[in-house]
Amino acid sequence: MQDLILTGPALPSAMEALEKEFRVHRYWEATDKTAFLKSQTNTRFVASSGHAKLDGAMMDQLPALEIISNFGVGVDAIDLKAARTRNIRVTNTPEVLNDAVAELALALMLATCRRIVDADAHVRSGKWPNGNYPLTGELTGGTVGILGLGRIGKEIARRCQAFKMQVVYHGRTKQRFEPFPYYDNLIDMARDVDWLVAVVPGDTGTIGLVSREVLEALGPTGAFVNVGRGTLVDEPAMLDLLKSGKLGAAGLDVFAEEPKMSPEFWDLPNVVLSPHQGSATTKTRWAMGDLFVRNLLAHRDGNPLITPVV
Ligand code: NAP
Ligand code: 8YV
Repeated sequence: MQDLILTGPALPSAMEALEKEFRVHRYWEATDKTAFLKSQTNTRFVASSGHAKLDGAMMDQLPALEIISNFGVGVDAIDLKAARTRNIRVTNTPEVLNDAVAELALALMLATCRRIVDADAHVRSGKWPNGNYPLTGELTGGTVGILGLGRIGKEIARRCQAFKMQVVYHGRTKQRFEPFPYYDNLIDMARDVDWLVAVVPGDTGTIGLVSREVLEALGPTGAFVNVGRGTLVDEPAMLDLLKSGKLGAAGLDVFAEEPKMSPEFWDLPNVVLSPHQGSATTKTRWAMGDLFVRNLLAHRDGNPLITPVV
């Protein structure tokens, strides 16, 4: 049996599959990480639970490392350049989570627009007999700008169309075969839409992409939904604008330093908060775990990787 380092806890189904095929070493449980890595100089396989940082320094401590299989499509925790220069392959879990993440994006849009969380609190706190909940907006007829019309972005677009919304998008490139109007400038798009939904990767190129200027362009009647990564938005600016009403509302699944965030978010009735659960359904997490393990087995058995990144 081959040795494998698992960086964080895995689902029971993935754990069972890993333990059947590999001698699994639990990195997150090691009290002395340096000693742990020193004991793994012959280890060729790393299974990343998705959030643990895997940088060049760590890769250097594992000279036999050949592959990192990431649980999740976003590989922002892994230094891909460092992996490439060391001939380390990297895989992820794309496609199988598209529907679940798109569903959560729409759930956040609906909850934010119809104030579902705040209205629920209104009922539970016994306020209803004293007066109806204030009127809300609706998705129907609105325009949504998708920042990142990729695999998940396209699923969000389809669902928005089912809600009778107009869809436009921004990315680095115009996609020839997509029917939606393209904006080459994010601020221009933000100015023209009611909803800005972000689903770009959290790599270095996207840090702070949704800047104060973008959020100001979205404005007091606009809403921002983030199911990409917390790092892509200027979080302090967003908080400031939400507090002052210069940004209408937000539905947030991801945060720059999650699970930490400013407690000031908790008091805002125009914000719906979600603990990074875009892909967190039983069905989708099972499929992700399956792909996560199959990539490792493909490499071990000398077969082509199923979903390679590097
Ligand atoms: P994808 O298919 O690669 O799509 C990414 C999109 O982002 C592409 O359309 C790309 O278009 C655009 N993009 C990339 N860099 C950009 C930049 N600098 N400026 C503007 N647009 C940029 O990826 P995906 O599978 O849809 O996943 C997207 C991300 O969603 C993941 O990387 C992850 O961070 C996040 N995610 C979150 C959850 C959750 O639980 N909340 C779950 C899964 C994924 P261009 O190349 O044309 O720019
Ligand atoms: C996961 C995600 O929650 O796939 C991604 O990029 O953000 C989510 O599906 C995470 O990566 C697993 O820990």
